Amino acid sequence: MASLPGFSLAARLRAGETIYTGWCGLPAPMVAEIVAREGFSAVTLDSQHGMWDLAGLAVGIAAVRQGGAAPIVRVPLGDFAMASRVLDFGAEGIIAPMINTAADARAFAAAAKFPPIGERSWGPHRATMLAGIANQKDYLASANDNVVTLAMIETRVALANIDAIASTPGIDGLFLGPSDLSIALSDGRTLDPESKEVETELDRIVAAAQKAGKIPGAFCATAERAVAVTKRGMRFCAISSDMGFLRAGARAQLDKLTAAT
Ligand code: 3PY
Ligand code: MG
Repeated sequence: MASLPGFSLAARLRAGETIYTGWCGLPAPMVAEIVAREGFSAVTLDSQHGMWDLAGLAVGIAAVRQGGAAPIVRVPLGDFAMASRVLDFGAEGIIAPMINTAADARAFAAAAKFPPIGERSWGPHRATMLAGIANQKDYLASANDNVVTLAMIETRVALANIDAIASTPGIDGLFLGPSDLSIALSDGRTLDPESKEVETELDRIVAAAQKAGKIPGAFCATAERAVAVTKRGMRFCAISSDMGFLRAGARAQLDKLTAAT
């Protein structure tokens, strides 16, 4: 599979690397760039629960690239049109929430991949500009291999359909949403992203992805959790969030003040 100039995420995953992505919900391109510059290989801009709008994403994607990381966007629920648009803006990966059925997976892949896999519409003018791709035909020739689609598994229905989702052409990986899955598996009784039930399903998600030759991934609250799940086969881990980083930094300084005064 050919790589694409300026695109690193898919090639690194293909090479067997485990990818750790920062996660940004604050709609501030400079914050995303700072997270990138700290050394994450990817930074995900969250427009499902985060506050990014489309105009912000166009600037945020460029800022993440400027910071040396691969930009990924989590699109809002069912918003596959936005998947296509942010790929046009230069995203290297798309995370789509609540992919529950093979039909959901096909609709997601259709928006993100060009024919013959999908029916993504042509228009990556900003993507090629940012990546320095002079001939747009080069983007067409290898975009399908170099934009990464991750289908979120976070409901009971998704678990029931996991093999069909994983084997859908154009779906490159499964991404566990442990908070929603814990709510689903407890029938709304609890929010516990590391519950016994989630832990069991985590191993099933890894196995289903591996069986289909796809990338298994998970959202992780901490680096410690990311290390633990990579030992169980996860190869794409989101870690904490910009708000988490800010709060932890502020808290650490305040704790030092409290201890010294
Ligand atoms: C979940 O844990 O449900 C997520 O969507 C992570 O962002
Ligand atoms: Mg979720």
